[in-house]
Amino acid sequence: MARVSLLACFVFLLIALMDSKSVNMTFDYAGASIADVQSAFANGSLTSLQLTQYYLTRIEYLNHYLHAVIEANPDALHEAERADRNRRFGHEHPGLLNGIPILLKDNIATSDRLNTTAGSFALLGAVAPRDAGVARFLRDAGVVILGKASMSEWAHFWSSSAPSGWCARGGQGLNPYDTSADPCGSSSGSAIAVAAGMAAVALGTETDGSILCPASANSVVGIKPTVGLTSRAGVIPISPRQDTVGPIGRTVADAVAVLETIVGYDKRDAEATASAAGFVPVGGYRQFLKKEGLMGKRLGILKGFFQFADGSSEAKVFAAHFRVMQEKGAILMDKLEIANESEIVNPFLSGEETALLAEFKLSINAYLSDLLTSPVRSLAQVIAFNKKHSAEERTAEYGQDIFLRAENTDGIGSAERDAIKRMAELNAWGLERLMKEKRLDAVVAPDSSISSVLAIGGYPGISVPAGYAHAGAPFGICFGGLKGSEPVLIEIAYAFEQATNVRKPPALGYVEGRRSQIFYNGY
Ligand SMILES: *[C@@H]1O[C@H](CO)[C@@H](O)[C@H](O)[C@H]1NC(C)=O
Ligand SMILES: *[C@@H]1O[C@H](CO)[C@@H](O)[C@H](O)[C@H]1NC(C)=O
Ligand SMILES: *[C@@H]1O[C@H](CO)[C@@H](O)[C@H](O)[C@H]1NC(C)=O
Ligand SMILES: CC(=O)N[C@H]1CO[C@H](CO)[C@@H](O)[C@@H]1O
Repeated sequence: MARVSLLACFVFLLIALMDSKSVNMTFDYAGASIADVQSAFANGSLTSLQLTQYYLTRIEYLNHYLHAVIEANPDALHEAERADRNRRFGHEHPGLLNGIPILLKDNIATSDRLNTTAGSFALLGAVAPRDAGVARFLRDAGVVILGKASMSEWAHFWSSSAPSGWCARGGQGLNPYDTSADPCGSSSGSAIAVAAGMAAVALGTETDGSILCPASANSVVGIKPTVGLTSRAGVIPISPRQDTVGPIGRTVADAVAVLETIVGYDKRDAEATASAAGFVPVGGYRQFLKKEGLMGKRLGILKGFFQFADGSSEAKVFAAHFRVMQEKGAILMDKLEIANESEIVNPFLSGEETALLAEFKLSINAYLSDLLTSPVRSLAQVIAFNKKHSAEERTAEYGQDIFLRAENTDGIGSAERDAIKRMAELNAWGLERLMKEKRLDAVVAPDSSISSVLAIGGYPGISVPAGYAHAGAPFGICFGGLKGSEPVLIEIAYAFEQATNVRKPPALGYVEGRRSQIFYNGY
């Protein structure tokens, strides 16, 4: 991989943007929050059309290199014009997202000209019967759907040897901070694109780590909501017990603006969204963006996950963050351990693997049979497709062991019921008991290390940029809690972000005359 240190990011931008007359050259696109963009819309210094053109241009120039986007929406500029028209005529949608360009992970269906394929050629040309529940909520709020973000193919639930961030349709997504570092997945494209300024915000999905890990690895904010808080209808599934849809943004405030828009009851995911609907606070989530949000919070530091060598940059960075949290009034409960921690984080021991395999087969078959048209209608047909197209899908190289094991299952039988029961016990004895006994507001761990703790319980977590390792690869900090604890997690995450202000955009250079090649310029 060529690693050439070149011009600074803004130079690239100026050159890139000269092509486009409809872009306001002086607006601070890279630094503006969604709230800044809305005030620029309101005072007439920026239009949604300009903003959308800016992101489409940025995708055009950067995507050859970063592979974060599979398809740009051919109707994005029309959607932007519509948002601008609605604003001019006072028909504006309430809320912060009117006219904001957003990328959706390629497993979130839209009923438009975009394909929804989980990165696989097997689903190219399939037609979804309708927008996914979350996509409909976003459209109702007046967003511009910018396109589909790349991802680890099939959310990394097909081959255990396929690399994270790779899919047949999108290629290998790259970490914009350090191309040799793992971008992590499976919401790789969503995180890379937001990190590199190719979209204002993006949606990702998580079954176990797929929002928290790429957010951490690409120095952006990811919110993994309580299972059921956001509808999974129209989302290419793994497990109704664990799947959740959540936002990725440059800041906590931007991610929260999206969260607020996508939560709530959806009749097509009725059971889960009805049972979580009571968690949605009156007045939404933005009220919890409090600078003093760490004051009085009891934070459990999970020592088993902070295994860094003394003197490493991670050890120093986290020690400094703990001091800042205390200065801001948090009460740190150090050296805590979740009961049966090593069992919980091992999907082969906890029962997670057993349950997911069977749940996946049931739910992917249901998803595929609900499509209006599709080249594949069942997991068995996807497996056959992969065999037939082993070059494009790289099945000769990576195999498809997870698919084969899933296909071998036969519904929820006694092994699966036992596994699900075991996970319920692990949740009750584990995070539930620890949080109650120590009266915690949140647990704290580095990067996405506690994703399985949160996954098997359906619990929420927020990843916030925490630092950069020696070679420049970012790492995050994760705040997790019990179901419905998003308000308190947002208070903590926002106050932490405001106090530490860790995120810096990746340094991307531009080679004049060779527009398709954007070189990484170390951080
Ligand atoms: C409009 O709002 C933007 C964003 O807040 C600000 O940067 C700009 O200065 C404002 N322009 C005018 C003319 O008020
Ligand atoms: C572009 O944006 C800047 C900063 O927000 C604003 O002052 C200026 O008026 C805008 N220019 C146009 C042509 O809208
Ligand atoms: C969706 O896939 C079809 C191929 O089936 C392709 O022709 C079309 O351009 C794709 N849509 C977009 C927006 O790229
Ligand atoms: C530390 C702890 O609580 N360990 C528990 C792990 O799970 C077993 C049952 O499999 C319990 O007996 C232990 O107490």
